[in-house]
Amino acid sequence: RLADLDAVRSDSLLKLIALANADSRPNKIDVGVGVYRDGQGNTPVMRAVKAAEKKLWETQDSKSYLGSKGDIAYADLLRPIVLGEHSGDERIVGVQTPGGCGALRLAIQLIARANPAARVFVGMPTWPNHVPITVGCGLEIVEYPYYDRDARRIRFDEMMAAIEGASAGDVILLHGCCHNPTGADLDADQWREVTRVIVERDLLPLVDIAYQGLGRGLDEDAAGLRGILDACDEVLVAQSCDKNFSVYRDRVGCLFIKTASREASDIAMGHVLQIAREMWSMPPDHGAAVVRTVLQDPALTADWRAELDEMRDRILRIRDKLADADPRLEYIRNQMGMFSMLPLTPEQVLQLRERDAIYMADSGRFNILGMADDAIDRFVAAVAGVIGG
Ligand code: PLP
Ligand code: TYF
Repeated sequence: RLADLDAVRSDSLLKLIALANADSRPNKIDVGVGVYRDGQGNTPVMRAVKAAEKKLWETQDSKSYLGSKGDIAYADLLRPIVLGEHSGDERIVGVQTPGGCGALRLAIQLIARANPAARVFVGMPTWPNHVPITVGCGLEIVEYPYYDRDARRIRFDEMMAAIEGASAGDVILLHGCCHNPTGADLDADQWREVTRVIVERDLLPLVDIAYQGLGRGLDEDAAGLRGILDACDEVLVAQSCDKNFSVYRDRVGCLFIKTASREASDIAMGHVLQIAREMWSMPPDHGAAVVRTVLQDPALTADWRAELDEMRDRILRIRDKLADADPRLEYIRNQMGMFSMLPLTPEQVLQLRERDAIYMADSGRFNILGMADDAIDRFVAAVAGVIGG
């Protein structure tokens, strides 16, 4: 009976959105969920996105089905942005997906079809949805240490030792940039080392790139991924436009598949489309059509890039501000993207929530952009208050 089902544990981050929304204290600071916010605390629609939506409204004359691949021009236009110099490689095929989540689901389900014995190596901590998606596809997870929150550094030697223990065909899930939840990205040498092990041990890299452009820049943020594409015959890329186009709820992503031949990539794509048909049949159109409309128009593309640069500058400015405010926050300065972690116990996180109306994840992860400009000082003071010393 349906009534016999046990309750599930909800996604802690999505639960936090509801908790923060329900708090009516006027000085509330919501540094929970990972969305961009401007200096006034709003998550605006980007200028180029608004203009593209207007254009679409004026010119779109049908909402008839597009087919299981969704918007083909959209996936093609993303190639130079994501794949860079590999854009013309015909062994790489891409398809529109409902967000980065949809791309991850398809990628891991594809792996489960090709090699049900594959284990997926995931660095800890990671984005809370990686593990359930992998387990949901029936694959075994191998967790390895990635980041030491209290020492504020990547546990690179332990990571290397763990992935050296992977067998041919095992999968290594990597964050392309702006690591969620830690903000701690591999440097160029570390990417090279990881790529070397992937090649030596014949592993399958799955690169999740959901924040491209919000770290150092569009090309800089994809450098690790492109090094992997240089070195490996088989690569999966789960991409999201939801952050870098600020279209979160419209669910805009893309899956790229590389194999050693175009023929094999087309066959893999056939499986992906069949898996998608079993779930959503065809991806939702609006967000991808908007991104396509931006990328087909040079003026809109230039404006999108300019606004993305402004967003990135704001992230860097707040990181500097936090680091300047307290020497214990110095490590935040040189991390990447929207997130960093504070070395807080769950009790301290709860104390901040109840006493100070500051909402962050139980892990101590906080969204750098969560607070309006005029709330930064209060945030630092409250955090300093609970850390003590
Ligand atoms: N991967 C990571 C690391 C993320 O933080 C997110 C966040 O939402 C996603 C994937 C999925 O993005 P989307 O909202 O496009 O599904
Ligand atoms: O990590 C975050 O806050 C964002 C948003 O199931 C998010 O990536 C969180 C949970 C989730 C989907 C998106």
